Amino acid sequence: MSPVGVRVRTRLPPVAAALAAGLAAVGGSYLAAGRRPAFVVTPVDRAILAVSPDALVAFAITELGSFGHQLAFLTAIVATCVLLGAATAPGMAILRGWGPTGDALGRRAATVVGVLVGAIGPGLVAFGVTGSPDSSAGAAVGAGLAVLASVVATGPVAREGASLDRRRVLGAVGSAIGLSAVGLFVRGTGETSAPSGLEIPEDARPEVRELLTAASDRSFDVAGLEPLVSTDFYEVDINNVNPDVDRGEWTLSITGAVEEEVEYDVADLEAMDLEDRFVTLRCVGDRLNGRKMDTALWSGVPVETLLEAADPRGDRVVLHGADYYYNEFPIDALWPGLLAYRMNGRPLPRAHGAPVRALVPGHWGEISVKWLTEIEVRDEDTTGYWEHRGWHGTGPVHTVAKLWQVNHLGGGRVEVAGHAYAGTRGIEAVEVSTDGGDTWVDAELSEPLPGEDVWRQWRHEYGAAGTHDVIVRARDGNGDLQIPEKEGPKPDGATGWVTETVTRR
Ligand SMILES: Nc1nc2c(c(=O)[nH]1)N[C@H]1C(S)=C(S)[C@@H](COP(=O)(O)O)O[C@H]1N2
Ligand SMILES: [Mo]
Repeated sequence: MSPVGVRVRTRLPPVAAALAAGLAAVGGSYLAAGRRPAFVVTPVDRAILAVSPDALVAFAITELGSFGHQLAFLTAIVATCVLLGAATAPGMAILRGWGPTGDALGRRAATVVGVLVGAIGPGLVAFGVTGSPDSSAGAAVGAGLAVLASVVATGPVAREGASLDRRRVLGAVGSAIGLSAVGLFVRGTGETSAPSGLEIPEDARPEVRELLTAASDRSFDVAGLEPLVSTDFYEVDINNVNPDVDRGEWTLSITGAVEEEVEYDVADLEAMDLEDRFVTLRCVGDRLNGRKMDTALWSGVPVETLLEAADPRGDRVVLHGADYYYNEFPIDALWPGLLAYRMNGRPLPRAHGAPVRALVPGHWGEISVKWLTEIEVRDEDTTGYWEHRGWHGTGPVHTVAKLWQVNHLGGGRVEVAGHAYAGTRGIEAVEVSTDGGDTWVDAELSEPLPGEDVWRQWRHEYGAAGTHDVIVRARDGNGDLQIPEKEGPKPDGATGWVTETVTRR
């Protein structure tokens, strides 16, 4: 007598019960581990990413953006439910196939053994893929509860012809969803976001307090406009779950074409002089008027200090991250960089590369490698992660003026404002046209923050008539105008001038 075929009327219910147990196992693991590498979905997500064609990965990340990430993660969650659900099969088989003719005691024993085996299966699989006892225990408990729930609904095992009826399946599905919901409730949906730029931490160093205060004083008082230090710093990652690097175990090595290979740990960096810098980052995938551009006050050690010790003999570098991300560019761009381990007066958040990330002045964000583990010096060039996928984002940023805020002040007065950034060239002027490009005036600019590589705010107020196009364009520190030709972000970064249609209110 086959455990699945004989007593069950359709094949669907056992599959559904197993899937429910798989979902509960995922929920239990999430409850125990959160959105961390130990979460059982993480390695499955990585594996799916590894076997997916490069073109598909690039499309998902760049064209679909965060939606692509969510879609990919959902796929990984479903795959993990199937995997862990399948792992309950031995337990389910025991529950259905054992003791149909036996007495009450035998059935009770079968129930206990079946539930235990049903729990251990997903627990073992979870341990196999994550190596985390907590996460696996969570998965086992979740699966066990769901299996139990699928039994409880109809009493002991294997009643003739009623092995898995709707109620049992519904019970299991219900408890699985419940457990996953508890996991989400307790753990939250995402990762801890960047600390708010507006709140200056009490225990920040006086220098940091002073700089953050200056940034808030110099920010325009424009309703709805992000201040000079971003309150919500954008995040771009190749993976759905970020690495969780242990500060105590982290090391950074400088390898390859160097006179002397060197290695540093967090304590080494902390013993060096700390430098505070306002730095703006912008992703090459940012749309022309998009929001993947932000500024923070970063504290860390100048790259120079570490590079000098290694005495490089090549003119290219590859920076490697703990997530196996890597990017390649000329070493000259790295020399003036910063290895940051604090952000806005707090330890660098995990989402932004804890414990240590690189910040490469004036270049697209992609070479500012997070969770940095290795600086590899080379004497010939190679391609980095994104170049390999068709992007050209390892060079200096384009000049851009964003139009992020339109405020109607009453009486036909309109205030337009935004941020402008040109990397290390700096922003000299932002010009605004309120008649579709016929005439241009200089916008008001925020007082510059100290730093070589930081944005400025601009604002302009005027009396509006009817419906009209507002266009903005920035001029960099060399006097060069923002590129007028419209192009999308791929492969070189978006160009053109931001235009918004405004109607007098
Ligand atoms: N290790 C690692 N570093 C990385 C990335 C990544 O996925 N992994 N993304 C890069 C990209 S494309 C950008 S735009 C910036 C974004 O930094 P943020 O997430 O702190 O805003 O980090 C860069 N550094
Ligand atoms: Mo990026």
